[in-house]
Amino acid sequence: MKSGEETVARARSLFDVVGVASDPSTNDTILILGLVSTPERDLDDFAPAGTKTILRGFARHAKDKEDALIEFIGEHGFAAELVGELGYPLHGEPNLKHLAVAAGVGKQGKNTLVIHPRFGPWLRFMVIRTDAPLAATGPGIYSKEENPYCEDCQECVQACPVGILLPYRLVDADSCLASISEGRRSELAICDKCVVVCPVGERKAP
Ligand code: B12
Ligand code: SF4
Ligand code: SF4
Repeated sequence: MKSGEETVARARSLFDVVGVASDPSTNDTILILGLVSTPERDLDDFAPAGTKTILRGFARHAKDKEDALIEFIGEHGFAAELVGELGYPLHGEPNLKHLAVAAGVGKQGKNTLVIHPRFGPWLRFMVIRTDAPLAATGPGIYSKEENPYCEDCQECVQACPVGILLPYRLVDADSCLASISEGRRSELAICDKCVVVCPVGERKAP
């Protein structure tokens, strides 16, 4: 168990937020790692489709930390691998918002994102699958009833320029101006209005 605690401590020295959960579809132990996206560390920087990786921000600001953690776990005799490119499963599985909430990292907000008490909606997540003996950090509850932040607020719903946000629900993902799906759009139009207006956390609108 000691190596499990050391792994989590090492992860906490590298990332802003660390959680441990079980992937419900595979039962694998998953380390869920969160970094705050800021103007200096812009994880929301996506390259145009067709570029080697569209995850330009993750390649610049997360890769070294991920490599360091995987190396550390390997040195302790356990397997560890990134899930998806740079730990970001672009095709949707596993669902990082569900895992983050299951690991107790935050609550789902009306903008559907995971809201953290200190970092608001600015955490960007990546995941490592491992056989290291890690204790789950949850439970968290993926339920609006349990979310204290959104009770008297509608900012994100009102700010969406294409009107596709209902409380806790994105009704038309194809119309989201933050669409990052390769091939669906030739240009990436980053919007993020439902993030920028959120009053929760330290980082306010730039
Ligand atoms: C595909 C995707 C998108 C698509 C579609 C999003 C969607 N909601 O469907 C598009 C391109 C539109 C998008 C946009 C954005 N995304 Co995005 N996206 C993803 C990705 C790759 C998969 C998500 C997915 O498949 N969703 C499918 C839907 C169906 O799942 P869901 O939204 O969780 O909904 C489930 C539940 O909420 C529930 N549910 C939904 N509605 C309702 C309603 C009721 C009544 C009930 C009971 C249940 C319920 O059922 C659903 C099925 O399980 C994840 C990474 C990952 N692998 O998880 C990042 C991810 C979710 N995105 C992220 C971000 C930051 C964004 C953007 C801000 C853009 C950006 N800067 O990157 C915008 C925000 C838009 C918004 N308000 O959600 C972050 C979220 C971080 C956080 N703090 O929560 C993630 C985790 C990426 C990361 N590496 O950090 N995204
Ligand atoms: S990113 Fe923009 S378009 Fe997409 S849901 Fe948020 S406010 Fe709406
Ligand atoms: S803007 Fe308001 S309603 Fe939307 S997620 Fe943030 S606190 Fe919740």
